[in-house]
Amino acid sequence: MQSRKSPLPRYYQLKEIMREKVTSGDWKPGDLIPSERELGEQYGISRMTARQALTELVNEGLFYREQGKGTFVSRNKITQQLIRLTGFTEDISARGQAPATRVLSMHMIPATEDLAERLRLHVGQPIFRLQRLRLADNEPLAIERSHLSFIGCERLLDEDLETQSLYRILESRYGIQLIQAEQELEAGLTNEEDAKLLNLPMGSPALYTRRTTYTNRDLPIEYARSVYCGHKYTFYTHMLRNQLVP
Ligand code: 16G
Repeated sequence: MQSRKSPLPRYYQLKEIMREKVTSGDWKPGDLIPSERELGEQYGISRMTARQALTELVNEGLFYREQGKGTFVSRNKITQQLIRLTGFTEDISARGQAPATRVLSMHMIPATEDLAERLRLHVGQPIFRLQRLRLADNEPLAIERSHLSFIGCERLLDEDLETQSLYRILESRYGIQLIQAEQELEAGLTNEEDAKLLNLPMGSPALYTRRTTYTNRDLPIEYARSVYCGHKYTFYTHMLRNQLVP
């Protein structure tokens, strides 16, 4: 470690050393960081101090942890733009990555009060519910829990949603035009189930989104609740200020 006499706390000094290793390119995105024990031995500090430095850099998003594997340098984040209405497959393909899907479950369910309100239905009306794990280049990025309602939506049960995009199926096979959507974002921590699916320790930072998508007749067609890995995503929007009339 630099100096015992330095007024800076030791965990802070280690943090800056590690940050420098990333900035200089010594440690690259996806690289495994030495363990707490190794850092402790290398810099003559306690494991606790090493852990504190690692935890802070995880919280800052520079590093991320994988359950049972260790701590890694984060990759450049995926930016989901919130300007045009696009789906996961389009977003990931546009980055030159390979999108993939694991269907976790799909079935028809009766609309609960919340879903009925979101999709403008009566409580109890049938809804198609789809849970998918979404991946890019084989890395899990998000879990999407979609709810759809339109006449004949039960036919979606026969679609191959592992290899095909939902938005594409809706538009090309069912002639449903997707026109607009509203989306809410919220910070949170992963619960046990989501953490496991996303390959993260429980309680990792995540972005929770709720999106309602509308058809050309201004009818809600899909209501999706999704959870995105916090360290892999940035959401981007662009705003114009109203011109004040003098
Ligand atoms: C996006 C949507 C999701 C939709 C999916 C379709 C959010 C925030 N966004 O991820 O509602 O089902 O795209 O993607 O949940 P696909 O066309 O690749 O199936």
